[in-house]
Amino acid sequence: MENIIRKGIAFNPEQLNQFDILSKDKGYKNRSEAIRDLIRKEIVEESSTDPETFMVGSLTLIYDHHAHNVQHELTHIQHHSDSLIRSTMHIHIDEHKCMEIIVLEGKVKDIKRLSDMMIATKGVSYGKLVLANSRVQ
Ligand code: NI
Repeated sequence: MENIIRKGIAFNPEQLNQFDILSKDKGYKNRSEAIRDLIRKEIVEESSTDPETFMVGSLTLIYDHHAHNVQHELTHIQHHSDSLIRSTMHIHIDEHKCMEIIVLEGKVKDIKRLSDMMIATKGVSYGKLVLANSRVQ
């Protein structure tokens, strides 16, 4: 690995034991990688609280395409999204239910505003936004 600094960190033995069990269950090969992932997660979570930070995100929506005007409403919102939308995937789950995965990129405040609008659209039964920061190493 390039550009790695080794540091000693003090742990409570019981906590460290619990952490090792948890990270092994999650499939980590070593403790360092598990700790690095925790740090990345914290940095991403922190940056997502800053409305001006540029991030990428995926919004998952589930809706019944027969319900109200939902499909029309969602399409309308997406056409007025100020180029925040990078890609959209539509999956016909069954005769009624549709799943849409919308990939967004832009300022946190704009991604959240657009996502909230789509999640709040009448007929959407589930909506969740996951933000990621591609700049976190
Ligand atoms: Ni569909």
